[in-house]
Formats: sequence, C-alpha cells, structure tokens
Amino acid sequence: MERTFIMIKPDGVQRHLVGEIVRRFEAKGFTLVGLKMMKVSRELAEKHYEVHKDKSFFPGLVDFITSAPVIAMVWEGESVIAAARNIIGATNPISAAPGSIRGDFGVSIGRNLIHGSDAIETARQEVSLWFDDEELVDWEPIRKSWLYE
Ligand code: DAT
Ligand code: MG
Repeated sequence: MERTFIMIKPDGVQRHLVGEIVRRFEAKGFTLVGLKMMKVSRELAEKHYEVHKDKSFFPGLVDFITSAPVIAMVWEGESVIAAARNIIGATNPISAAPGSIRGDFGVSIGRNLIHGSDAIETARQEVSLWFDDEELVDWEPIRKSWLYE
C-alpha cells in the first residue's frame, strides 16, 4: 500500500476547513495512519520546500507556512499519492477543478489550503521528514474488503 504526506496549511486551519478536508480523504476510501497539529519551524518549512528555494515566492511561502498551525497527516491506500493530488486539485485554485479542495475553497495560489506529495520518492521523503516511525499507526480498517476487490 502507498502512503502520502498531506498537510492542511495555515489558511485551511484558520478557515476551519480541517473537518471538511479530512472528511474528503476518509470518504474516498483512504486510511489515516498519522496525524498531528503543529507550528512549523522555519527550518522544517525550508527543508520541506527546498526544491523551490530559488523561486521568488520562496520567502513568502516559508513565512506563510510558519504563520499559524498546520495539520500534518499521512494517508494510506492504493495509488493514494496520485489520487490525493486529484482530490487536492491544481496548484492555482483559480484553475483547479470544481470538486477538488483547491477548486472548491481557494482563490489564490499563495493560499491554496493544502499540500500533497507529488510522487513515490517525494512521498517517502516527506513522510519521514514530518513523522517519526512511532508516530505512524499500522491498523486494519474493517471496510477494506468493501473498498478493494
Ligand atoms: P503544489 O503545492 O501543487 O505541489 P508546487 O510544488 O509547484 O505546487 O509549489 C509549492 C507551493 O508553493 C504551492 O502550493 C504554492 C506555492 N507557489 C507555487 N507557485 C507559486 C507562485 N507562482 N506564486 C506564489 N506561490 C506559489
Ligand atoms: Mg509540490
């Protein structure tokens, strides 16, 4: 089973969209295996967004991510990495499809509510950057045989 790192950003927390966002992943059929609320240090934010460090938006992005608490999560399921990116929607909420989280709740690229890992390798790196092994819970959801053939 794949795992992916999902973070509700400070705007999602401040706009009280935590329940709505978690609901969408649960309802789809994915399994929550890690969750914590935290204020993000600059060091962690800079490491998480390291690939963007030379972009003009990087300082503003780090300021934003460290400005208020986030909800860090790990979700599990078949093809969860790609599916979560679809649930989240395109980076710019203005072009994100209606029905996606960014498409339904956002209007601005710098306030796009949520992060999701974009590939198998980045998911692995991000899960281990944000969570210790003992913070992740292995459990067997009873609905599994009703979700997977
Ligand atoms: P995504 O979060 O969809 O993976 P990304 O990795 O390209 O998008 O960028 C990371 C975050 O950086 C993105 O969620 C919001 C911010 N960002 C990206 N492009 C931006 C831009 N042109 N202006 C302001 N913020 C931007
Ligand atoms: Mg990205």
